[in-house]
Amino acid sequence: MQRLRTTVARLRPITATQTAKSQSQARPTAVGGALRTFEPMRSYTASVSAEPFLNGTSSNYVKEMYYAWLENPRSVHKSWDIFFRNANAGGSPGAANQSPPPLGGAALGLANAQAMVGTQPNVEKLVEDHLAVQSLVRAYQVRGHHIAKLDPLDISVIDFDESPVMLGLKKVERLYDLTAGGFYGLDETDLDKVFRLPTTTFIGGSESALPLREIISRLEMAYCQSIGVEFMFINDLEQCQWIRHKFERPGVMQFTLEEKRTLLTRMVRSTRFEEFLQRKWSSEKRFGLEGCESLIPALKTIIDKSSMNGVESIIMGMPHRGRLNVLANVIRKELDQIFCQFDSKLEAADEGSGDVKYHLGMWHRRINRVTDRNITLSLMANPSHLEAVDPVVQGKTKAEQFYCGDTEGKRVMSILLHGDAAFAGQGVVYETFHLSDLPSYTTHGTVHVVVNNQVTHPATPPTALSITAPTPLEGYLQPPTYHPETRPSIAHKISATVCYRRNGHNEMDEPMFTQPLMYKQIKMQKGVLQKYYEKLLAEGAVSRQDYEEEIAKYDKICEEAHARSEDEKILHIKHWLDSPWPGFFNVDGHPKSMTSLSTGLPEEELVHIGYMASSVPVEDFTIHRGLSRILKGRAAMVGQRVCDWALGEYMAFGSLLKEGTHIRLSGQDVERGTFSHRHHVLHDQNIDKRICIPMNHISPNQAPYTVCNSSLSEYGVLGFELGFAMASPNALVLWEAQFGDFHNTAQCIIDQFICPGQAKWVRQNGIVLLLPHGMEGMGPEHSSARPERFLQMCNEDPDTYPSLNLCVYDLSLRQLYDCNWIIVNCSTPANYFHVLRRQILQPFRKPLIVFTPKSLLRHPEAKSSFDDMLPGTHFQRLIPDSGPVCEKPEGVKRIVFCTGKVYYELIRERNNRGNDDTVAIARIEQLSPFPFDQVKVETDRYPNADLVWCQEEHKNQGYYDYVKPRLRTTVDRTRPVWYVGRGPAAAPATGNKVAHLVELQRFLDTAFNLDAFTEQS
Ligand SMILES: Cc1ncc(C[n+]2csc(CCOP(=O)(O)OP(=O)(O)O)c2C)c(N)n1
Repeated sequence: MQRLRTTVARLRPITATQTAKSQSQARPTAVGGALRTFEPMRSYTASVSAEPFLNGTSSNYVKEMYYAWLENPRSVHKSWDIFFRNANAGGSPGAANQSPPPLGGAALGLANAQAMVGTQPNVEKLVEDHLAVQSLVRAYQVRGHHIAKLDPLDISVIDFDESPVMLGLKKVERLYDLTAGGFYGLDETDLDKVFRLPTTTFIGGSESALPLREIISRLEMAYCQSIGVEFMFINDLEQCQWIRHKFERPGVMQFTLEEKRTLLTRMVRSTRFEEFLQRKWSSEKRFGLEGCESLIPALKTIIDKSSMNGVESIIMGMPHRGRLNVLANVIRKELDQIFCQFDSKLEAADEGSGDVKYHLGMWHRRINRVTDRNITLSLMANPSHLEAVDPVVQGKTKAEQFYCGDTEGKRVMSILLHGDAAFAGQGVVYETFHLSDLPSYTTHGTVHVVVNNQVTHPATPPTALSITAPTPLEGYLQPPTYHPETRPSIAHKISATVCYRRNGHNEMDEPMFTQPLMYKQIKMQKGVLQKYYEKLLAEGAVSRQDYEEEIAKYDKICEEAHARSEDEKILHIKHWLDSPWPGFFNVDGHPKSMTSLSTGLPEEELVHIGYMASSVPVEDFTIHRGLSRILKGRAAMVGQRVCDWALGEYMAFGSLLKEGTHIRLSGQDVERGTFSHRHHVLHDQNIDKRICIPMNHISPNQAPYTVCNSSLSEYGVLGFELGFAMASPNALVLWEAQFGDFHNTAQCIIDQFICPGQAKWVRQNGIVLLLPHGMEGMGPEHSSARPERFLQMCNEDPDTYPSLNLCVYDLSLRQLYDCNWIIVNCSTPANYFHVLRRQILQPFRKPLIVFTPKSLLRHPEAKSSFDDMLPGTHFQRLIPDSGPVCEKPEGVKRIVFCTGKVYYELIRERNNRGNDDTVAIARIEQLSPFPFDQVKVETDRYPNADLVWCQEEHKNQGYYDYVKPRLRTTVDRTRPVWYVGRGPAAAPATGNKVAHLVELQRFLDTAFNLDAFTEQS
């Protein structure tokens, strides 16, 4: 405090070297001719009694004055000039402050300077008054939005006046009303005095001082009309200044005649579109925009400005409200295509089950009329689940930026629209925002438009929102927020449009049940188009004839499109595709061929990638000793022509990169691997933050490899990666859960997008989910990736054996093409290698769910020979028993089918018991699509064997319910299928290690007890 108070007294000339050191604190000046610099060097302290105006809050103001004086001594009041000159000349504290001589009228270039100080100026009062003005300006900037006229209904249910934070502002209101009390000592007698404006405001335009009355009036214009700006929580001064400049400059809200007419035209389209739909389909749900029609001109203005600034592609996500209007009037989807969606008689032409019209997406490239430049607009298809699309939009935006080399987000950007309740309540909004500053996830800024219609479903705000601001994230996340009333505005980060909803939640809903008073008020509201037209008419900006012609023109467009839509015989969902992949499919949207490419690799390539995985490809890079041992181990494996899990993955990634496929692996701790097995990013032990990614040194012309530790989020990050994978079919995008069970916090992305995405939106996606899974005595969590959930959602019929005869193509490929996702649990590194490569080499894209191992990562037997990865080898959907059972299959008493890690428990037990000629063990590596044909080969091979399904998971979990009917279908229900595994349970695993081992031994005993099922059969 004391230091602050004496800041000015301590300002002294310094030498050139000192200047360099203290540049951040000092400013240059031309006082006295030569350029000099001052810094707060003198260490004596002046008491406040010696310079009483230098109290804590005054010091900012004094600094302002001082800097202004440095730049131009005549720009400050004479009293300041004398003070600074004395202080500069070394005058003692207290002596520096001398009464100034009487002022001449023109001395400061301020018309009312005389009035400011009077004939006997009181410097203390003068400083206090200026400080008060500074505080006043700040009060408007900080709190002005609370008294802005945001609610078009004027019934705002949130009582801001009750809020303690409003106390300062109430004073402002009182001052403005010229009532008693004043503001920091200012009162109505000061209204005509002229005050110098602080540098933190732009209300002066070219003037540096204004009468108090004018200051208040301009602040009211900037902050308290129908646009409120909330931004003063931002820590970045430059950003604050940018916003102040945008909103405060005099005349900034004045539009040119052309702009006004464009706004009117856009309002006409927005309003008449809804009216047209209402006339034609009054009983259809469309989640109309009535009450917030200004959203359309607002969005169009954002797009125009973005295009002007070089943006070529905009990716949008939005909820149901006003979606059709956005499609029609922002994205410019053909109107007849929209109207077709209302025709309940039309049959769908495409494969898949489709979706309701207000969920469909769209992709459109067009010329922006304002800028005459090409712009691509896409609206992502989304489910009902509000805000779920946010991370998906961000991921797709990031991918497009990545593929076009847009490292600053100048060419590709995203716009997200939100309902106010969903924006406030859905955690995925936070998860998405939280990605925005992480290097591998940032899209360099998003425009958020919040439609605040003051209701949420049937609920009113007091029951649905526990916050007083519609955009509660802003304080934490630091984006500025604009709260425009229903009128067009340009938003740069979060724009919250406070409006109303003319109808119920949808057009079938009766809002008066729950919001009687609000809806009485709404019924009395004149539409915003009408209001705006009347305003422009009064100004003479448009004539009635212009207006009526504009309306007639748009109505005609709608009618003609409607007539065309009636000629349509069929609905094409593929016309609503939001992410086309030009060149990947043939013109009909089908795969270009239906043949599988070989996934094997030549030996020398395996060796080359293997050595890259074992080395540090940069000079003078010191890695951790433990890691050196791991890399040496890898090199040894390459020498022995074998792979463990990590090396198998390396081979798959390295070869795909070499072939030109971009790979992106994202998730918590993926760079090292949760189980410390991967180590794709090496860290120099001597130089902080120096890293090396050997995978990017495989080959000179390889595609880039992105491996990125994500934030601690599943919903947001999985959504993001799904969006990333949407942008191109030529990338392998993988998301790894830290443990497989954590995927359930991203359940919405799995249930709503990944599983049914193609069926709903004819959109393929090749995302890969790596889900560590296995019962290893680690407790109920960290054990199960819940395979039962994924298997339950497969679209395959368990009761129908796929017909080979009808198949023109390879059965397995056809099955893959027809399924909604592929689910595998590989037991060997080679199979994992093949399935990753197949994901890219197959001629279409499907999501791939991989249950990945934990203990198998280091299991000495879970290794693969290079022989299993050479040309001609491929992914094995089923791995049959190749041991002694093959010699005399008729003598085999039991065939145990299993998947994943339990195979190693089974062979250990079988070896211990020595019955490897009577019990065969077959591994089903691909669970979905189910390898019916290969299972049949096995069941036919062992005609006298019991059929057993063995799993380590509990009976009501794992694979049993999925596999059993399929095994039965395979044998045409002629043989029973027995279960071996843990009994049913509520939790996925026991928390007790002993119980875990007892359970394991118990079911292994059953698996090899050939009498176990005799009594039951
Ligand atoms: C995740 C999720 N929960 C619940 C719903 C059901 N729902 C549909 S609209 C709606 C109200 C949304 O309110 P708001 O975000 O203010 O948008 P508005 O409908 O008022 O435009 C609700 C709760 C949903 N669609 N998604």
